[in-house]
Amino acid sequence: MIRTVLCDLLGIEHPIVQGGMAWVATAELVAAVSEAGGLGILGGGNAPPDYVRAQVRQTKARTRKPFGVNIPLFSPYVDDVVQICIDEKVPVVATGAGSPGPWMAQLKEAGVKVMPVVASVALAKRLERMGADILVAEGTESGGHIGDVATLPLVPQIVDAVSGPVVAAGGIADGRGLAAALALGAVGVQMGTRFICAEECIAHPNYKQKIVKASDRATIATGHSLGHPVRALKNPMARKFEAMEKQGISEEELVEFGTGKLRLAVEEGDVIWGSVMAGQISGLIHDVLPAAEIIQRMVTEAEAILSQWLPSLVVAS
Ligand code: TUI
Repeated sequence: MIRTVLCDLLGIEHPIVQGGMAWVATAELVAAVSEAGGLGILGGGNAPPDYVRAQVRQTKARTRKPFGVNIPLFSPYVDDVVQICIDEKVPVVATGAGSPGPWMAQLKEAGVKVMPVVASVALAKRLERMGADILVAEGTESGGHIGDVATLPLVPQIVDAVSGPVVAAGGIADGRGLAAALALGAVGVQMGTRFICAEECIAHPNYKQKIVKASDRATIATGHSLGHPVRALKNPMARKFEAMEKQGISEEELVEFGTGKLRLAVEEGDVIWGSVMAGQISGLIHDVLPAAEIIQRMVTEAEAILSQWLPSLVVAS
């Protein structure tokens, strides 16, 4: 067992959080991760409130363990989804792609734990002051919407800048990543890409296989010109988006071209013209496993590193 303050704070057994990926992290995956002793998080994405409510209820029907809902703050439905989380007594709300400041008081008052994803020290400090319970420090290695600092420098800088617990995200998929995150001062890890390749994840088999076959340099970040870079596996869709950006195509046209492409890849398995969002750690993922096995293997590997391999490096001088 590896127990940290994150386990006590969230009421979970292992300090492992599953990233709340839009359209990918549905009740099936979330319940499997939570049942296995991690924290599953539903991906709210920009889905309508009825979809999120239904997903929350399906999750509750599958597990009595704690879980969360992720709300990307560009969603047009943030107000409604926040209210649903409060009404449904969702234990944890994770946010991304912005500052949850305007909703913080409301969530805290209702007893919901707030766990924002941040990509900079400045936002981490600001959100801790506003009352965030846990900060997820997400490096640029991650899939989907990203900041520009890598996990290895970002995590210890955020750990030093705040007094509360920090979870490391981006570029983590096995026990080595968990041990490294703990060494950086994090109290746990959040993983997205590794859990896409969980058996319980509803992502289309084509999506999972594209991750399984990926190499270290298989991803590309596009959308810098929009101010919202997104990392995905290289394919004709990502290449076309990159070319359109270089040509100086208008923001409106780029957004229109990009809209719905994640869902196309996840639900229909179109890994040519869909957006296959995934992190740089894709190259380390070689199989599709049950969520419980992903967690168990990871913990066993991290335990060995922390209790045997690292201590054996320390010699008397
Ligand atoms: O949110 C994410 N990753 C995501 S959301 C998403 S859904 C999507 N669908 C279609 C197209 C594009 C996206 C896919 N991936 N990660 C959390 C995260 N948040 N990463 C970086 C940030 C972030 C960036 C800037 C958080 C705050 C921020 O602050 C700016 C500010 O307001 O200060």
